[in-house]
Amino acid sequence: MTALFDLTGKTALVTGSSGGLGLAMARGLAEAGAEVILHGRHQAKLDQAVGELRAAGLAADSAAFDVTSEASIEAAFAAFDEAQCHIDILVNNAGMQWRQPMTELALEDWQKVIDTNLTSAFLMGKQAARRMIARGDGGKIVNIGSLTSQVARATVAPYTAAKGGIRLLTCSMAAEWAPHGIQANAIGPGYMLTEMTQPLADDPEFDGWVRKRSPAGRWGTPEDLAGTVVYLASPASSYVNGQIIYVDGGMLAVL
Ligand code: GCO
Repeated sequence: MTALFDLTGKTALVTGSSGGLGLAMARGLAEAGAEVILHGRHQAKLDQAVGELRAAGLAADSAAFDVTSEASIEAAFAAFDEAQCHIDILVNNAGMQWRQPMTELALEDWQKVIDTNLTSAFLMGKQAARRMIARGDGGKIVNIGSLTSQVARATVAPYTAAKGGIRLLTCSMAAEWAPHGIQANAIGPGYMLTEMTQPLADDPEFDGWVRKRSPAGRWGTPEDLAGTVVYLASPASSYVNGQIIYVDGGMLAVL
């Protein structure tokens, strides 16, 4: 590994990382040298994921809290402060899906998706950036968007609105925090095989559409994100700010 991509001595917090894309990204960051803090809501699931990473010789710990609650986030950061744990790299990955036509969609369900996928990134970024700014040695924020940061698909309006929001929230973070040596960028994963997309992959018609529609001819795997998250968390991207990189097998590039 070259020094450009070396994360030795850095601490990375990845929200929503007891499984799926979050855990694969955390593993990638840990393999690049970072100490990772896995995050989720269920301690038992987190313990298992931490165990997996440690068994592979990687430095991992965990924190359970609710990213939709500002009080819960504040308490988590207060505990990091107490333990003298400085977050150098924040990956805002926690998210959820809710598929329903808009004419049927309840405000409550819209709000839950917006809170989980978009407001959480603002609240987490706020706490992380305050501390990065106070310490004065910069930092990295990677927000997880989607193909729906750019284009829509019927039945997932709140997710699409939240992921579109992630794209410009990332620009706002860059605008306000770049002067402090913080780079905020986003990743837009394409159709990746995870628990969240399993219902889509199980539908032969949708599965066929993804394979035909993607120049790569396949679904992505969580591991496909590792290289991009390491790049955006490392000195290799020190003059890259406010960008979104789509990791989608070429899907957005073609009609
Ligand atoms: C779904 C959505 C999402 C996005 C994905 C691709 O129904 O779950 O379509 O999976 O399309 O984030 O970027």
